[in-house]
Amino acid sequence: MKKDNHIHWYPGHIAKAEKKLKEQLTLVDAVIEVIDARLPFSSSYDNITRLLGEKPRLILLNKSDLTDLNELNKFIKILEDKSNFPVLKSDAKNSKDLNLIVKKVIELSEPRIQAIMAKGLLRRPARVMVVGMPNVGKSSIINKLTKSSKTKTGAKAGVTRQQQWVRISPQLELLDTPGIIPMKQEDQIRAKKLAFVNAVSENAYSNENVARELLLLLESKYKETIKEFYKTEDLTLEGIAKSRNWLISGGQLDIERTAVYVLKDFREGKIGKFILDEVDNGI
Ligand SMILES: Nc1nc2c(ncn2[C@@H]2O[C@H](COP(=O)(O)OP(=O)(O)O)[C@@H](O)[C@H]2O)c(=O)[nH]1
Ligand SMILES: [Mg+2]
Repeated sequence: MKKDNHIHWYPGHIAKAEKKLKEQLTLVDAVIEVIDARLPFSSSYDNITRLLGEKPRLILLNKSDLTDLNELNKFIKILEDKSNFPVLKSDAKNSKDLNLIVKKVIELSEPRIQAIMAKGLLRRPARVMVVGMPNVGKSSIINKLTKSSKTKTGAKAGVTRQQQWVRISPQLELLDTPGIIPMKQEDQIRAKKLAFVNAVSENAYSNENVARELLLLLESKYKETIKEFYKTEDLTLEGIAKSRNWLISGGQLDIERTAVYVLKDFREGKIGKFILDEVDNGI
């Protein structure tokens, strides 16, 4: 575990992930970009157009169940205006938005299908894939989309063997493996926010430092909620350890355990519903 106060990046992994993603992108007509709704700006890639090219994109603000929906609606509007792509909120555990997601990606893929037909080829189903940063809910979204239809259509010519397609509807096929958008945030503030929501490997940071930063941010924005949850006025790891009576042998405060719990409580939405980006601090 890292003890300094930084989130560490591994450039080698990034280059490899970008290369793999670019290969996968050549197979699809459109992408579903999954974003963590608690970080509507910070959990999207800075430079996503460089990565995705002109590929049409449906933006899903997933884990919306962990956010304040009124606040989230403001972000949806901003993201739609800035990207010119449709933006939907999503909760991977709930399938009521399923039909809308399917309808939107089919619509987004239609220009590519039309272009293919203009060359004299037959109409084929739209092919799409799910992309996003680690842990934003890509696999959950794929599961949700494929739950209703388990038909694997098998490997296609020119496609590596492990790429499997699932037929979602007569008009839509989904790549069953997600594209990982590599984490590359030189901006440490943003990197820390991604660590809060578990989008960064735990090897890259110290729980204690990240939990301290999280508490500062939550206190600045949602003070009363945190005070109420931890039953203390002192919203430091020490204050919370005291309030919970988390001690190690010898009677000292168990700061590591407190840090792990604060991160866990936050990530599971136990403390409350939060959004950690600011509408006026756009992308
Ligand atoms: N509360 C909540 N949790 C979710 C949602 N989607 C995914 N998760 C959880 O987030 C974690 C990461 O999800 P996963 O689909 O594996 O993310 P991936 O790494 O992007 O494929 C898992 O524990 C999921 O159960 C959601 O919409 N709401
Ligand atoms: Mg996954």
